[in-house]
Amino acid sequence: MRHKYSQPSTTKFLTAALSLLLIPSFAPPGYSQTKPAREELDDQVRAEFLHAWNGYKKYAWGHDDLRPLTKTYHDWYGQSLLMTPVDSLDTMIIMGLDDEAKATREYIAKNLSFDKDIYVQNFEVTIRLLGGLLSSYQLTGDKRLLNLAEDLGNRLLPVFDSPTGMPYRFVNLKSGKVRDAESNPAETGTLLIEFGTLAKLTNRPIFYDKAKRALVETYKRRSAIGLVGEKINVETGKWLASDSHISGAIDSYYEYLLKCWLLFGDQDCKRMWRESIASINKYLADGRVESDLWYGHADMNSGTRTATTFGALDAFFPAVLALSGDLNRAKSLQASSFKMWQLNGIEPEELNFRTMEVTSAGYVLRPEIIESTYYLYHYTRDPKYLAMGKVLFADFVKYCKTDEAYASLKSVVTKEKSDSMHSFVFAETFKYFYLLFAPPKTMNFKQVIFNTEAHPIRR
Ligand code: DMJ
Repeated sequence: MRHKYSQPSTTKFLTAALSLLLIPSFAPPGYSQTKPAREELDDQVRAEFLHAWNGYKKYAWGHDDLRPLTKTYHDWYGQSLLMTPVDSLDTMIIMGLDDEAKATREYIAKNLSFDKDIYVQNFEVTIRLLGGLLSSYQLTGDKRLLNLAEDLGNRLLPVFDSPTGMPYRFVNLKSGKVRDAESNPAETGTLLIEFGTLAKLTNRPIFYDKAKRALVETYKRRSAIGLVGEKINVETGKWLASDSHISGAIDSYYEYLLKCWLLFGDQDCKRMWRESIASINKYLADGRVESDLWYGHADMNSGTRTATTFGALDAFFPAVLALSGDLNRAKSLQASSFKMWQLNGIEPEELNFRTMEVTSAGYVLRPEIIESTYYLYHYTRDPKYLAMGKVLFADFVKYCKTDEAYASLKSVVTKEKSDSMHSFVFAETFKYFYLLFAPPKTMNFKQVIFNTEAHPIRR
């Protein structure tokens, strides 16, 4: 069995629950013809994951991130919060890397402490650390991970104490003091999967209620045509920037409206998602549903097109469309994302889809296009998405691999590397590659919702 699960001390309930998420690898009907090639790819993804992980362990162990070119480390806030280990743990479990997973879990349980006098960014810490701890808790039944998650949740709660209920961006983990009232929908509205799950697992509804209110308060401030802007003051509730799009600063707000309906059966989220997607498709979609579909920028009040740009972050949207049942738009937009990738053999942070000129040339090892390929393959079983994944993976290895890890690119045009390897390469990029090529039953897709950092949460 490739996805052997090393049994920790856990209750019968959790063992049964775990079996819903991870299913031992076996060939489902109709799979045998393609099995060898795909298994080989799977093994390659696992080997590349280990290549990057070993680089992290050798030069940055115990710190947040590896700097892959200088072979030094980087701690986001001066002291480590174990970003990379926590973000990576569930991927190791899913890949069946049992020994690595066990050692990493022990290290986290014994060394991670949130009792630190540092201001942290609520959004990033929630999606990476809270999401990672909760997912790994559900996969292992290790109560120490849930205790860490609850401690973190308690320390983050003061962010919601603004006049509107939308969170401040930063909070001091020790004092509970908050700062930075100028935020955006992604940061005010990408919290409910994690806080809601924490509420369910600890029986403390306060976590659900605070994050839900933040989401609803963001939605309530949509314009008359149903769009949100990209900058908002959480104290006054006033918009500070009216540009609307599905890109960074807004993206996962929409993702969580849909996913929180599906994860929690929350009917408010269902209504908010349905109303939002209608406006997105009316004002942000560009081109025809059948072909050359892109999503651009528009003014949130008038709906007037403000930019015809799309980028690596926007490439998450085919996955969201597919999850919502809109396969036509999902397929069409995925074709556009792949066109963007193929322009330079790897995707840029942003391009102008009318002129096909690159407007922001970096690539920071982002996972979104791979995530969408995985979703589309899951829903269609069309082998073209496996072929697409194969191209993405070959290019990714070719341009981003270093002697001892992986590195971002300064420019997808020149392919010059830069000295960073974000933890999401382990949480998301390698995980989605692996799941794309793995036997379909490796992940019980219907039983989980992935948070925006690809941490699977059990439905
Ligand atoms: C991740 O932290 C998350 O996927 C987030 O939603 C967007 N940015 C990165 C990956 O690109």
